[in-house]
Amino acid sequence: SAEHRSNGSATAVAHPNIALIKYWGKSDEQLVLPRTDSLSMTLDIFPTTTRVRLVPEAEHDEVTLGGAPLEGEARRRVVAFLDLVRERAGSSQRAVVATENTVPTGAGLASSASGFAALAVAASAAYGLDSDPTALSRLARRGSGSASRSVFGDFAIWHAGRPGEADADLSSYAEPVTTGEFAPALVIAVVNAGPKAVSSRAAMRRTVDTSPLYEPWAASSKDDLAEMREALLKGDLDAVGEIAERNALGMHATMLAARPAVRYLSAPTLTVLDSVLQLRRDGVPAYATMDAGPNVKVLCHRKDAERVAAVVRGAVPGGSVHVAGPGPGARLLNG
Ligand code: 2P0
Repeated sequence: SAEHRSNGSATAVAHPNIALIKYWGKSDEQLVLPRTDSLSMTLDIFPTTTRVRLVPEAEHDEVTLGGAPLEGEARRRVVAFLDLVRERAGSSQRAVVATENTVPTGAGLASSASGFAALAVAASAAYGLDSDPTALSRLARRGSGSASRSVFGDFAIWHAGRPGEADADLSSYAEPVTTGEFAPALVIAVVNAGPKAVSSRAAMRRTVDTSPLYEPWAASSKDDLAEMREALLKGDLDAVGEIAERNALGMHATMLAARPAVRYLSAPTLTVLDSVLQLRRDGVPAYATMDAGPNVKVLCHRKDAERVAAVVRGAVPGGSVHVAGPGPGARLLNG
């Protein structure tokens, strides 16, 4: 429509987010609807920058990451996402999509959240789609579920929506969460490990299909979310941390009980978890969360971040440690 006219080229930046209440399991694979609501903090480090430029004469999309052509499944997901955008925009124009990630190489930190949030914002602008944040969040979700949350800064909740209903696609999106005075640090311990053996997409499917612990975790995650919202409103770091830690450990328990088991936690992961326990014994509030990989994110007060980072660094000499705070939502760089 005229009010969403495109200029054919746009650049967007988005940051990754770390879930305090996890997304693990889909109710609709095609629409990327989650089984449960999830809640996250968007980071102020590791931005992804994506430029989308329409090329009227091109026959294929050109998709690069860090200057190198994307191939295989990674490329297929981006092209499928562009096909969805084109369908909605009534366009057949191909695009050049160039993405730069700042995540440390080989870190195993999911960049699909920042990646598809940046792509949703840039592609919507380039093709002239709705730029309302809710619409962008729904769209980003189609690329990768967790990307729906990176459209927003600080803390965001992603609603599971109404799978199977006529408005299913419209019903699932993220939105900002109200908190009290609350700006914690997240100390990110990137432990040494090879590439993950199972993609999170395949791993969550196997967990839902085979793990006897999945349904109990999903049910308890509902309670965790309600308690988490209370804790965030109070700005109560200990409560936020305790709830986040048990929700994450429960999620990993569902995977460990899958058949065959999915195990992302490695020996260095457990070493970091031990150091988090030791910090707590020493009177430093610190709580751990882990995603689809061996890395550990430690929630703590900002004033304790350097001490926590030093302890974690000592625990995994071969790793790298980064300190993050709450960061901004996805945005266009060039209007
Ligand atoms: C999360 N993770 O809430 C959870 C916790 C990993 C563990 O979202 O299949 O890359 O593209 O929707 O979003 C990773 O899964 O999966 C993830 P898809 P996604 O952050």
